[in-house]
Amino acid sequence: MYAQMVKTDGTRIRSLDEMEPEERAFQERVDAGQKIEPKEWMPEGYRKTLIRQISQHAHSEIVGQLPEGNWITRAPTLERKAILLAKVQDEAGHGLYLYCAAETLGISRDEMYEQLHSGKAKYSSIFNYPTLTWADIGAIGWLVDGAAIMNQVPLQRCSYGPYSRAMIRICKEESFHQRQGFDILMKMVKGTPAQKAMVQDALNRWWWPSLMMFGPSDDASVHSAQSMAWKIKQNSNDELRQKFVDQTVPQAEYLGLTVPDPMLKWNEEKGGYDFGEPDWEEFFNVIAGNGPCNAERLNARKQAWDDGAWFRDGLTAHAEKAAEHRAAARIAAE
Ligand code: FAQ
Repeated sequence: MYAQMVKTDGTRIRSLDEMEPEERAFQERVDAGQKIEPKEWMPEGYRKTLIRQISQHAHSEIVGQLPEGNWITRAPTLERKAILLAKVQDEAGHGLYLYCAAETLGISRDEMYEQLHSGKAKYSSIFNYPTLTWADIGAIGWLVDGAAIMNQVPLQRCSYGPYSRAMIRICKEESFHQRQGFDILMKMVKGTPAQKAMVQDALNRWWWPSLMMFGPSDDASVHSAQSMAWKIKQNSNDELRQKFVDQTVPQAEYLGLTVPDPMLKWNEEKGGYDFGEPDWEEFFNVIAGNGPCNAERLNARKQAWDDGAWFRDGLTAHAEKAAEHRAAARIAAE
């Protein structure tokens, strides 16, 4: 159904027959599963949607370094410290691939940062919650990276080449991240009663925000229909949320934990779990900038940008000088 329809404004979707020839040819290529590459013609809306999603994804990766970075100096052993350092560094790498993918669409890195710092661009709601204990670091790996993988594996098949290719490497690394989180929790649940209680407390606090990572429910998702028609998204927000719950509940049981949802129940008929509604008021409040850590996260990013000004200035001065030397050498050679 989606393959035949393209949205034209907030509500209406156009069929192939209603499209101009160029746009129709584009849609047919997408429908046939061909990848779209940077220099090729694309509808302006497709370009804008990709810039929005990829840049917000990139921002999520680098803002996502902050809650875990908070624990690098307090990791309980040298080994855990080295692992966490590597993970947090991976997130910077993910941001880098994604900013590069977005740049191929004609937006500069500086513009994207400006949109993040001014609050115009969003980043994932999940990173506006605090990491209070070491168990939170396990919960982030298990649940947050777990949700990220569930969302990103289908993005490997995204119609835009650079984004889909970036996702392949990112997913491989996320898989290591998820297992390291689960490993932290496995150790802790086999520890003292206090350690096990700490893990349950972390699950209680991270469960609902993790479900919110998949975005609003399908009936409130403004971009899904068009993004699915363009094969940017392969699945709806609710489909992926359901898959995540189905995958994660048995893992919680294996850890001996209770998922904090009284509505959670296996539904034999649908072959999946029924579960409660996330608190959507809280979700919209967090993405509007009013979550527990929004101000802290954004201030940390702005501070990093300001602190790096001398370095950017140095690089620019060096590039200008090098260009002058090259020009002088060219003139001398003529
Ligand atoms: N948080 O119409 P839809 C990670 C916004 S990476 C904030 O459904 P769409 C790795 C949405 O932007 C996590 N805002 O939108 C890691 C839109 O607002 P806009 C990030 C959200 O785009 C792990 C409005 O609501 N992953 O975790 C959220 O079709 C550990 C309406 O929503 C990605 O970005 C949210 N949760 O679907 C790093 C994956 N949900 O833009 C460090 C790529 C929705 O009109 C440590 N992105 N909004 O102002 C996607 O798959 C999609 O963009 C969705 C949203 C599914 C997030």
